[in-house]
Parts: sequence; structure tokens; C-alpha cells
Amino acid sequence: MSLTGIIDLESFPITDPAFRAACKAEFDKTGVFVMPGFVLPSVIQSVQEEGEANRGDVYAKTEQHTVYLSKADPDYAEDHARNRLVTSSKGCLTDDQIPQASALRALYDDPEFRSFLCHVLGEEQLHEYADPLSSINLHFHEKGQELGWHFDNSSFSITLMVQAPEAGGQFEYVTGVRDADHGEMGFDDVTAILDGKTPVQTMEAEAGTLVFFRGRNSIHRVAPNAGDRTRMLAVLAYNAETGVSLSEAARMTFYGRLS
Ligand SMILES: O=C(O)CCC(=O)C(=O)O
Ligand SMILES: [Fe+2]
Repeated sequence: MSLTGIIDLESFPITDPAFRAACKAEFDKTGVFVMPGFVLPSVIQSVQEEGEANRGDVYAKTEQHTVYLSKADPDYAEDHARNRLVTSSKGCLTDDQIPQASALRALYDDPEFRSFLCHVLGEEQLHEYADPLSSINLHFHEKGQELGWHFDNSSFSITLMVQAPEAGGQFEYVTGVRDADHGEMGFDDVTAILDGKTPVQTMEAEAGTLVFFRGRNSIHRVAPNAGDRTRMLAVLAYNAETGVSLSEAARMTFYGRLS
């Protein structure tokens, strides 16, 4: 499947140097860049159908975790921002469960798309994960399911909204809350956000929207899905190096298995 049949190249001329530069400039400003209607409606529909067809294989789990995604630290009180627990409940199909002929895979592998990503992200190269599970994931949020406030470990993420929820399920975020590489944890801001005292930014992406997000220092969550339609979101995960697997601990947490 060629890129022409997958994305709206007229609105998003991803090989055009001027267009690439404009996308990068926008992304660099805030660490958030949204492209509504990036993937064609017919393609999105086929991915929705794949998701529906494979729904029986979804691995779903509810867990409690800190916003830092690391174990509680006994040097801090239980109700301190460092240790407060939030709830995440979602399901996931892993790369090995995405059909070989899926448009998601064609997009993920496409050299021009990857080159565009490199440009916007400021990476020299991007590679798939070495393990069979982690490269393409399809997330499912049923009614009531949510993703609790957290910071990502990775410095960027690329997501594609496959099926938008009818109500709730919006992506919420606050940028620049911590500075992970300088050990600034952002405890005061995190406390205010968890207590609902800080205004947050909200994104309600339609199906077909591609999102670039830097989630390492920007706290974010997916609010509980409040409607009957399942929220489906594809995560396209890449590495700057070859041969990198997601850690075994992370694979067990997210997928419940290693391969
Ligand atoms: O579902 C989303 O929109 C974001 C997912 C996310 O934050 C994550 O997987 O770390
Ligand atoms: Fe995240």
C-alpha cells in the first residue's frame, strides 16, 4: 500500500521541505503538534474494522501507579506527589496482533513517513523495536476506562486516533511540569494538577488525527471514556537506535507477556 492511498498528501505534503520545516517549528514551540485528517477516512475505517475483528485478543488490565511510573519512594509520605497513586485501565493489541496487511503497518514502515517523523522530531534515524510486541500498539478504552496522569519515559510519542469516543476520553495535558534530565520533579505543580487546581489543556482528536507529543516533562492523561463507543488509538513507537527492546518489566506491565 503506497502512502498516496493512506494519508491526505494534498493537505499534508510531508516530503515538501517547507512543509516539514513549518511542522517542526510548530512542534518545537510547545512539544505538541496535531494534524487532523492526516489519515484518509476509508483507511481509518479499515483499521477500526481490524480493531473490532481482533477485540477478543485485547489484553486489558486496571492498575494503580505513580505519575512518575516508578515505584513509591519511602522517603516521601504516601500522599506526597511523588507517591500519590492514579488509576489506569485500558486494553491493548500488540504489534504481533496487528494484521500484516494493515494500513497501520504500511504507514509505520513507509520510508517517506519515517523521514518526515525524523525531521519533525529532530532525530537522525528511527527504528522499530527489536521485540515483537512494542512497535505498533492499538489501545482500547471502553466506557469508564481511563489513563491516569503520568509522564512518559520516552521523549516523544506518535499517535493516531482510530476511533474517537462519543463523550469523555479526551486527552488532557500540562506542558513543562518537570525537567527529568535535571532532576526537577515538579512536585508542587503535580500536586495542584492532581487536586484539580490547575487549568489543563484539552485535545479532542477526531479519527484520522496524527499527534506528535513530548510527554517526558509534560504531564498528561486520558479522561474516562463516558460514552458507549470504544476509544481506539494507535501508538506508533520508534527508537533512535537499532536493536532496542522495550524492557521486560514494561512489557509485563503493558502486555502481560514478553513475546
Ligand atoms: O491515549 C492517548 O491519547 C495517550 C496515551 C499515552 O499517554 C501513553 O500511552 O503513554
Ligand atoms: Fe503517555
